[in-house]
Amino acid sequence: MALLVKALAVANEKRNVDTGKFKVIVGLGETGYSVAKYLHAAGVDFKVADNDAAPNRLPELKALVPGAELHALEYGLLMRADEVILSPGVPLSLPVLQDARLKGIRLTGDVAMFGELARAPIVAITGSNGKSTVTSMVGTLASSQLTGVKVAGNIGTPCLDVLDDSTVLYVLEVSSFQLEVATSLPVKVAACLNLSPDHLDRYPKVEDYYKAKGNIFNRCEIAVVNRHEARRFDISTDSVISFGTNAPENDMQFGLLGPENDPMLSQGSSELVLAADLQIKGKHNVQNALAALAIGYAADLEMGAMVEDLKKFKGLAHRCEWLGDFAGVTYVNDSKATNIGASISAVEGLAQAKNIVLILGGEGKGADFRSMAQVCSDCVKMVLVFGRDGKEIQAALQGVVAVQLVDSLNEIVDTAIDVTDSGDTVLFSPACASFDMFENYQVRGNEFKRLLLEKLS
Ligand code: UMA
Ligand code: ADP
Repeated sequence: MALLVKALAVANEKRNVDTGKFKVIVGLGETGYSVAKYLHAAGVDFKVADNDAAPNRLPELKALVPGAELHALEYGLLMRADEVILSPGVPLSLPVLQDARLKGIRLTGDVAMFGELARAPIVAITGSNGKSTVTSMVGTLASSQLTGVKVAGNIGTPCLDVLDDSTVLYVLEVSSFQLEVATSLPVKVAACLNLSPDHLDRYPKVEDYYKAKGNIFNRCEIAVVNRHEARRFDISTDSVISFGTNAPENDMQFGLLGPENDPMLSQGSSELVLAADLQIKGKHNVQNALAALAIGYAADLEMGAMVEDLKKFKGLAHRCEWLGDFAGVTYVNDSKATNIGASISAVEGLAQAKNIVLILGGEGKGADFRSMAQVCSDCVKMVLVFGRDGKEIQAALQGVVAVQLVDSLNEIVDTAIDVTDSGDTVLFSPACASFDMFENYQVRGNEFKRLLLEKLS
């Protein structure tokens, strides 16, 4: 009898392993490794799958869990899991993931897990453009008033890496990819900055992308929205604060008062700070500053101190970053502009008449570059195109503006220096992902800077 019990126990134990009392982490980049660290510390059994046989964080995983194996992303493995934790870059549409979902296996991600685990209030920020700028602004404003503020998410540090008991406020940048599975993130403040097409290589329709963004509002206490956004979200709360560039009508609205060429950022009728007193430039950055003040107000930060800190905020590298004026020509590195909406706002924010020499190119992610025709015809003197989709961009803008196809970043810099006159601005704002030629947008921006400064110094 005792032997039978023992045999059953062994069988059960074996069945538990066979039927999968483990979690599968899909993707071993920054997110996957962060999830692995969390599960390992929590003593939870997990396996890791990646389509790449040598993903970036494999050495660290092997150091963390000696003997850890990397699996292929296949049906047999996923069907034995009780939960699948996806990295943001892994599309939910993969047939193997759809099969797992149909079988009732829960698909989740690090942000969704974080929402269940965090004990301090969360401010979550999404949007097509300006996320990192506003997230770091809010992080800066909050950190100067509170001890124990953590900034994480799509901005770079995976959110589970900052989870701890001493935190008083989490400020998270959240992408549409993360929001596909984080559909009921419990947050104090949720903000969507703006919407414009992006990631059309992942979403069959742009509406699918916007819908994912809207998930940020599913379980928030206070929503911060852009008054100029045509799309209306289903918002789970009546506490809505808005920002926009028109005049604010009451204290729940942030906006601009005063002359158009010298506006004052304001809350209702209270004037807060002149746009001219901010160090970050361009109309889009004025919107970012308004959004940051609205978010900070919703998070109970003190307004006077926020305004003083905002005046000191210098902006982030690779976002309309001023590189210098040489022979009367201004050079700007906006390598973080990885979609058309970002580049349009950069051009509009920096143009004075038709004085922009615009550098576009890389991986277009399925975008239609004809939508840049108007801004090019209004503000751009010449477009230089490069990279994988350079020819396609050239074809889309031919006849609207002078367009020249160039081979390398080196040639781009030479040509840009050649074609400019005093008063022009060279704007490196590619409107594309960088992965065809570079590891990421930072490497692309740094290479542009290096070549430029080498040639001009
Ligand atoms: N992988 C697969 N199968 C797939 C796709 C990917 O196995 O179908 C594997 C890859 O082989 C690789 C791993 O997944 O080993 C990479 O995972 P990932 O692409 O999710 O990248 P992470 O390193 O985990 O970084 C992610 C975000 N990346 C993406 O959303 C693509 C980072 O945002 C984010 O900073 C990080 O998590 C921490 O939260 C980057 C980004 O480009 C900067 N974001 C997009 C954007 O801002 O436009 C949304
Ligand atoms: P994200 O994190 O959403 O990619 P960033 O703050 O990194 O946004 O800015 C990326 C680029 O988007 C900038 O280089 C600029 O060209 C553009 N941008 C920034 N803020 C805005 C905004 N509010 N509206 C439109 N474009 C913007």
